[in-house]
Amino acid sequence: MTATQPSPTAAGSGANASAAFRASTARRGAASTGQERADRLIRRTLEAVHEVIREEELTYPEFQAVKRWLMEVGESGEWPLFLDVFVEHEVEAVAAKAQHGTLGTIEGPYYLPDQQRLPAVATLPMRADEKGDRLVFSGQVRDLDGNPLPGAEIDFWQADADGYYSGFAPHLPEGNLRGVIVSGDEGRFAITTIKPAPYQIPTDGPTGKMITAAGWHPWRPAHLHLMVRAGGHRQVTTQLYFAGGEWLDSDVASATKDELVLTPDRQDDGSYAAKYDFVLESA
Ligand code: MBD
Ligand code: FE
Repeated sequence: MTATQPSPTAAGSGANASAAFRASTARRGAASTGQERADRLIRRTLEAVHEVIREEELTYPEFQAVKRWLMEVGESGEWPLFLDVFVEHEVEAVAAKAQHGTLGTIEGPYYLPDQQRLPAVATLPMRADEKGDRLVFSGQVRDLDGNPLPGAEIDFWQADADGYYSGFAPHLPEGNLRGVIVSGDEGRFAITTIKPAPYQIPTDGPTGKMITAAGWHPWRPAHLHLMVRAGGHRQVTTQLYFAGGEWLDSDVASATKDELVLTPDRQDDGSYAAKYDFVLESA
């Protein structure tokens, strides 16, 4: 990254992620939990915290540092970022136990609804001088019996070659590298985009400071995000990664799965081609 590259500060991307999350729960509806389950979940969570305090003999200064940090996470709007990086993978793993077809993984904080609808063979909206190697990502959407699903929606979003997401970085045009591709005959699609770069958690906010304090790294491997949906079928939210890419084995968000790794082929013109078929189960 060059010094002139505008950076999506934690404050900017965190606050936007909070607004996007509020809008998405308003749209999707947040489930409520009965008192018995609330009692159990809250009590067990507090007990787990108490156990760490007891066993690690947490000091008052450490407690005050934690309090300050928690306040900062809220004030900077980083709760969606923090929770999606460090907690969502476990929720997804529980959900995955009851799911068939293409494996899901975490959604993360940067999905935006209502993006441009595109035909089955399409180029994602991008800048005229969009950096990065061209990637043609193609495949087919089918049901569990192998029947093709034409008219399926592949709701697609990714970071640019510098690792920034449109809508969460002020220097990027709205809708950049986002789109809803509708599968054609035989459920096929081919999306022209660019190969994304690894993503670094903003290091200037409380999530980044925590990572630094613990001596961890803030990286996710390069990835594409997708939600695939078709009438009468369960929607799958997933990500695809790139074989041989950095951080594949140490994703800070613990969201990689072997089955979700693409092996792109380099074409004669220097571009890459990668294929992936999606399999949806009945709703
Ligand atoms: C990302 O790009 C992402 O996918 C997740 C899960 C968390 C932070 C940034
Ligand atoms: Fe991401």
